[in-house]
Amino acid sequence: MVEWTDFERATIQDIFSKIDYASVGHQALSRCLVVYPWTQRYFGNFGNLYNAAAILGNPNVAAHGLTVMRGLEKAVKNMDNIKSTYTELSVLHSEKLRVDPDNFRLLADCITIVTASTLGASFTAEVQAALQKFLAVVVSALGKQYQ
Ligand code: ZNH
Repeated sequence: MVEWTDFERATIQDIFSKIDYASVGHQALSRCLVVYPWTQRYFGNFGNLYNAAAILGNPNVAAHGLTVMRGLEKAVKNMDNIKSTYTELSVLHSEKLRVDPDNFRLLADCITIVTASTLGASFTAEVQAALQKFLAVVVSALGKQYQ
């Protein structure tokens, strides 16, 4: 089981209470699709992803960014059981969506970058470390059901 310090717990709760899920999710998923264009292949039914402006203006991307953040919220609320919390979601990504699990880390990094730019000076190195640790646990849990 993952051990969390009081600081890490408090920091994760604090970050997710401060950020706007819709905005961070939208920006992070948009960035992921622009910076790592191969991730677009999983969103063939999302319509126009032709360039960065189209991606940012695509309402399906915005909606799915919010879905991802709501998925993350489940981990925030279950920090001691992230693996079991994500069993179903991991099965979905591996068996139905067939998302290459390497991509989870790429989206997680985009979430870190957007959170950093949203929180500004309060995003200290210690806060970054807590967020990166949390997202690494999420990424590992999402990859758990892959054989
Ligand atoms: Zn994912 C879906 C989460 C990553 C792709 N996702 C999904 C959902 C959720 C999630 C919650 C919904 C489910 C249901 O419906 O049940 N993801 C998530 C998270 C993460 C992710 C948390 C990390 C962080 N994904 C991802 C990636 C990708 C994806 C990276 C690729 C690249 N997803 C996806 C898809 C889907 C999903 C494709 C489906 C969509 C639709 O709508 O169709």
